[in-house]
Amino acid sequence: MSQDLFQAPDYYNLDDLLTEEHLLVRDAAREWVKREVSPIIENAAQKAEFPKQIINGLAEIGAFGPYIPEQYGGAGLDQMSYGLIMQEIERGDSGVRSTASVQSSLVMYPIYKYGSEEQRKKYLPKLASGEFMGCFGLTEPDYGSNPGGMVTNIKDKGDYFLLNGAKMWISNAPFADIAVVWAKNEEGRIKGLIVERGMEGFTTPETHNKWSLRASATGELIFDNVKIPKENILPNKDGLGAPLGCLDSARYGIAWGAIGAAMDCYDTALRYAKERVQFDKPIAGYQLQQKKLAEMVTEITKAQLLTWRLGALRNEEKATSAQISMAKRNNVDMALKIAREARQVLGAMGITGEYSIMRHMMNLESVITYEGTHDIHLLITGFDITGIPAFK
Ligand code: TGC
Ligand code: FAD
Repeated sequence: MSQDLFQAPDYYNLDDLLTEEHLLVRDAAREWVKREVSPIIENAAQKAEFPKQIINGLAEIGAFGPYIPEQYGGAGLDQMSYGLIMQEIERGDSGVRSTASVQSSLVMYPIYKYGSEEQRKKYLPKLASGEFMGCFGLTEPDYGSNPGGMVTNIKDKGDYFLLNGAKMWISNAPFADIAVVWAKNEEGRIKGLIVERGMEGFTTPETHNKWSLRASATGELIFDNVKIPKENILPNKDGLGAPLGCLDSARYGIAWGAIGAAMDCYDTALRYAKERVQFDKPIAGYQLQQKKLAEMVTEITKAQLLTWRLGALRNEEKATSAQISMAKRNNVDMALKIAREARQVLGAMGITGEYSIMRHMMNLESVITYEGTHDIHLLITGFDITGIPAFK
């Protein structure tokens, strides 16, 4: 990608609603993305490689466990700061934000929230520093939107549990040191467990040929009679509500992240439209292009307001799962539509790796599917307002 000239849109002066600490955290992440992500990300995506060299930097800006208490190695920040970090990282690339989301919300959060004190001390500091990378295994080949149907299972063998089954579409799987995995016990109750790389019978084949999220490594988790020590079971919560509770945190981060991707597309399109001359004047001077740009900044502003309010509710521990679903659904859809419009503003240049827009657009096709599809989130809102679940 050519030089990163990003300037964030703030049409309604939303920075005024942020504290000094929020601005410091946000600006540190923004500068880091400009310095360390923008110069290398296009190449990593073209080569379909996760850029491991950024792991230390992600840890340094507090992207691994932003809201996990400092005593466990986390950054001890609030939910607004967590969201702002995700926004800035996804401004660079959704795949990089995915890595941070999984590590924070889907690996550190369940260990912190549902784990024993021993598990917290053993894993959280290493995950916060990036010494350990984690992944989260919920989805199975036959159970995506309906994770409650999972068939991966554990059997009690006295001293240990025997784990069998398979998970699919797992971010970070190919290189993760540990996996937080969800499996049914003999009573059919869903339990969380920590599986470590190197355990016999545990393999993580990589998923190739993705057109989307190419700078994020995706893979399977295969369990063939894996012996799981009893101390690796998360003791403090079970049932489907346990993994879904982690998803609340990750979906909240995605709601912010999608704004970052949208801001980058808008900013790129605006700059290009002002510079690109056709029929003797900049294309930004034509009404059709202004309509696109004006609608983009309007939608970004609405999403920023929605998400700021969600952050305030999260800080007060008042945000409902359905409110998070609404923001995830709205913002990812908004970002994807903006990416498509922004690409058109750039004409043929929009399809090249010289600009970030096409990469964002392709990435967002995953983001609109994972962590609950666009349609599943609509059904969650429908259930919330009518009281009638339409999932089945
Ligand atoms: P249902 O009967 O409604 O609920 C089962 C239990 O869970 C509770 N619950 C929640 N708890 C916490 N947070 C939430 N968001 C919750 N939603 C529901 C619920 O109260 C109940 O508790 P209890 O005590 O009564 O048992 O469950 P259902 O089977 O009817 O399904 C509901 C549905 C469709 C909404 C849910 O299954 C769903 O959200 N499906 C989507 C699956 C999904 O999002 N998968 C994501 C996999 S991870 C991923 O994509 C990572 S990508 C990471 C990256 O790279 O960034
Ligand atoms: P399906 O559930 O088969 O859905 C197919 C279509 O049917 C969708 O349009 C869906 O909306 C629709 N549909 C399903 N049920 C209903 C219904 N009741 N009513 C109406 N329409 C319905 N999972 C993890 O566990 N960990 C990860 O780290 C992870 N990372 C991922 C990374 C990538 C790049 C991708 C693409 C996915 C990842 N996932 C991960 C999996 C992701 O969460 C699932 O893909 C997602 O939940 C949807 O499941 P599915 O793909 O099986 O689609």
